[in-house]
Amino acid sequence: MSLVKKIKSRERLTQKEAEALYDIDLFTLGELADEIRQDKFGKKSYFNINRHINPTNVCADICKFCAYSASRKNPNQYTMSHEQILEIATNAIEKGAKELHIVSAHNPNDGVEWYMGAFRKIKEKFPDIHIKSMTGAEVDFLHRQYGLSYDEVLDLMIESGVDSMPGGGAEIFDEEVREYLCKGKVTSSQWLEIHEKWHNRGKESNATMLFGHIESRANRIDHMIRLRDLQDKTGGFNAFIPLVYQKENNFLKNCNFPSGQEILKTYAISRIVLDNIPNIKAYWATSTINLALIAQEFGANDLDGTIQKEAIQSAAGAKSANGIELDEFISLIKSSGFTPVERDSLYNELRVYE
Ligand code: V47
Repeated sequence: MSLVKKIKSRERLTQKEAEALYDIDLFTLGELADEIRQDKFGKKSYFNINRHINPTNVCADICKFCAYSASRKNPNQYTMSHEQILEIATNAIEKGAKELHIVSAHNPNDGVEWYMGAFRKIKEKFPDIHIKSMTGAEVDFLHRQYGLSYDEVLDLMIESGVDSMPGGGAEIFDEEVREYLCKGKVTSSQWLEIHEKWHNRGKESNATMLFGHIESRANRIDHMIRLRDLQDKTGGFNAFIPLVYQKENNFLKNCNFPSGQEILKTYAISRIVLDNIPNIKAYWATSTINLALIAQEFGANDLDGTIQKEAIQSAAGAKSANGIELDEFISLIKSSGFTPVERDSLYNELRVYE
């Protein structure tokens, strides 16, 4: 059976078949991905009103792609107090944020309580806010630094008020590329193990893939298939988020920066290959808002959110430092021909903007 027929009859693709998708022309691939997207979501495009908070940039790990960490290049170290984090959370919630997306560097100085206490403080004041926090890499860091098991860290997160885990730290699973990019950080199998344990607690999470640096197309497909395999077991992933590598202020040189076509193909392929992960997120902070809007026609059904402030990708050149205004976001989605739908963090619909 031809590859196109196989996709149209929704058959699962192998690694080699999925690699071959990159050889299909962009528009055919886009149509195939769009058919699957439209079956599931029609013209609806999802977003949430969220606030990213990055409480510290002090990091014990060294990832070549990172421009945010203060370990080497960035002389401006900072670590927020719980009071500062709570003040930001309060402002964001007063402005309508329904999710706090909290991601920290791997700070070896302030203990587990600095991480967990912040969640408790926020939840004491705002019991209904959704806290999406603690990447698989942060969980592994607390395990390595403080001798806690993964189970203990995950249980502490739940006790302290974390509702779901973001998809960060996955980077690219291929062991050789990973060793070059971020040696010493959470390994691929550990990242997957942590998410499996989280899902087994009845909790949901996301999964990212950092692409457009030194990885091959085959590495991207391998990454997707490892996620698909875990999703078959647990069903706990909500969204897959291909993060386009930003190249400024870091130590990763000689990269093959992807063209717009390559980025769109990667979104479309992830929609086709990841037949068991419901949402494909075009995270506009790394793709640019313009390409994210086009990605809606190439399989993506989610655009993340208003963000408000963002420090990780913007440190490496992305134009996301100050987020995007809600009215503008809604009007951009509408004028691109889609129906904006505000969702909560677990993809329940809150408001449809007809
Ligand atoms: O894991 C670091 C990435 C991630 C760069 O779950 C970079 O909804 C591009 O996980 N260029 C953290 N990316 C962000 C993250 C995330 C973002 C949006 C939504 C969700 C979600 C999760 O940021 C890290 C790393 O892969 N990152 N440096 C860079 N130069």
